Amino acid sequence: MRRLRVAAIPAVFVFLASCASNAPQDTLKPDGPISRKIDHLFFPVLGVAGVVFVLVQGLIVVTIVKHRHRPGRPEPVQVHGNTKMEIGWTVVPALLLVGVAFPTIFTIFDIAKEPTKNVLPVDVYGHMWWWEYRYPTLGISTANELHIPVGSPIRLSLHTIEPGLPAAKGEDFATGVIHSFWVPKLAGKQDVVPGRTNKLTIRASEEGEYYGQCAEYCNLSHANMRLRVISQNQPKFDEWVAQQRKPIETPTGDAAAGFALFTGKKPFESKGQPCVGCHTMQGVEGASARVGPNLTHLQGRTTFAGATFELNADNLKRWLRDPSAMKPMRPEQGTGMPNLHLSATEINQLVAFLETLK
Ligand code: HEC
Ligand SMILES: [Cu+2]
Repeated sequence: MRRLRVAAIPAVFVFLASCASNAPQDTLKPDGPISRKIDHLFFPVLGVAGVVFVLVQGLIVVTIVKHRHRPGRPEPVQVHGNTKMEIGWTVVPALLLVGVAFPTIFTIFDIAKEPTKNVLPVDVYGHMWWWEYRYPTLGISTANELHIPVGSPIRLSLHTIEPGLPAAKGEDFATGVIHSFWVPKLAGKQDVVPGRTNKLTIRASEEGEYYGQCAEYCNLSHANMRLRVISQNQPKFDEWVAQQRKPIETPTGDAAAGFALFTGKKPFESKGQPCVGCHTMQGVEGASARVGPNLTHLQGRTTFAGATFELNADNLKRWLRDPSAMKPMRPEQGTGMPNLHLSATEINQLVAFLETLK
């Protein structure tokens, strides 16, 4: 009994956790037409499964109680093989499964259909351990926080990038590890598989911020590979796009010193490699590397490093002091940002520069 009670405690907590009212990743509260279709399939199927569960378990309990052993009671009649019953419990479940299969298959094809009107294509790249988004029709790229216009279907092409190699190999995304792109309130999960391009349509019916995360274990910092989808009305989205297209403005003061460090014009005291070796900076010649996120409009994001940390000066300083202390990564194996052993002055100048990246 005691063991049972101890075992029940975690079960109670798990149950209570499912009652959270502010759960941002709740599949049962869909916020778009696609996730709603999945929801509309889930509840009837759950209903059918529930009825079957109660019937079967009920029969078992009734049988156990009714035919339990009692002193003096003879063994009950042993039945083996009853053609009518055998046919019954084969045909009824088969019919139930067919009944469930129809709406399931219909929904699968329905949500996989390529949208035709007002489509915005986005290429999604699953890096270890952050998301890169490239908008081929708009000529912009960003990381972790995906901006979308509300109402429009967004057609995502999902690719993976081999750890450490994207800068060297450009568009070669044939190798890498499996991730899974999942924004529970907007769509189902879709695996991001090396060597092929999977498609997923997401669509938000309201303006807002939606949380998601990588849903396929992808090694060390899988849990820190989160993402956000920010759905905006068309004017706000267009404004965001226009901002993303701009090159950086020439910085002054401390920020200018940080800019020089960033581009490698001024070498680090520690001889660390300059930031442009891994990060894109629009408006800086040759700074188009994709090992790390495009930093041109860093301050246009609210989070960084796989949407894990709030974007502010203190956190950025902490990041530059030792990235792996904040988010476990293995830069020596080509995944993640290395510790560049920067001095306090260098860090202050770099963060002053990063703060100008609107
Ligand atoms: C060897 C490659 C490499 C170098 C050099 C490098 N970084 Fe990074 N950086 C990365 C990678 C990879 C990430 C993504 C880490 C993650 O989120 O998993 C990253 C992430 C970042 C982020 C967070 C961006 C976001 O939106 O999530 C900032 C800010 C940043 N780096 C700044 C710098 C600065 C400043 C320098 C130069 C002092 C620098 N990096 C040098 C590889 C590098
Ligand atoms: Cu992943």
